[in-house]
Amino acid sequence: MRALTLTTFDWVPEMPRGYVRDLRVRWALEEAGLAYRVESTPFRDRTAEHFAHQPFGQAPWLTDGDLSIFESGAILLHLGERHEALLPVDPRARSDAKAWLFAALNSVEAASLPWSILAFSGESRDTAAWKTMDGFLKIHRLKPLEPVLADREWLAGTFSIADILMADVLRLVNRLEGLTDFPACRDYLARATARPAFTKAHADQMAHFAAAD
Ligand SMILES: N[C@@H](CCC(=O)N[C@@H](CS)C(=O)NCC(=O)O)C(=O)O
Repeated sequence: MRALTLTTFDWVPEMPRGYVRDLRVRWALEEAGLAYRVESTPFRDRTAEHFAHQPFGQAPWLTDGDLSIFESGAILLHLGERHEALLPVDPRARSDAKAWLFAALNSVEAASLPWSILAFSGESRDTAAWKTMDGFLKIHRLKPLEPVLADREWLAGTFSIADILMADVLRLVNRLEGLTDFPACRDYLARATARPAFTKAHADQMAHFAAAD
């Protein structure tokens, strides 16, 4: 068995704690029961070695033996290939899980990330920019997602990496009160975050950053 090492920042400010994307990787590793180590890279002075692993100087990345993987979606796909608790074996369900993984990142997070940046910036809710971003997220992404999540427990039948990514994307939307009109999204998020693997991953991330204070 090759050694898995997850690298994240040594420290981050209070606000993003609990939401740093290493949580997605921790969550997947905990779901699969895979052994791993966590290493730190400086948040303030990003090294050349950091950029060699993650070209944008971001976190996280994962090493698996002599492979180094960046982008949380790519890392989760890699782990999914290693463990069927993360990616179903049935070809149709496996294909659905991959499609929903990309939907979480490329359709929902692509809308929720600029929305959250505007929300954190304190932009007035009366501006055209806010109304455009808010409408794009809610009308074109959350509204169609709502009946999907009302109709099924998990996106691809059984719990998978697609749910880790979709739930983690929705967590930030929920933190900024964007799920108020979407009860099925909220219920799905509650189901996902009630899983022991999420609880452990979240607690471990909080402890990791608290240890650096
Ligand atoms: N698309 C990347 C995004 C990674 C990302 O945004 N990481 C944040 C932490 S959650 C980060 O490194 N922020 C610091 C920065 O961008 O300088 C992924 O999913 O891995």
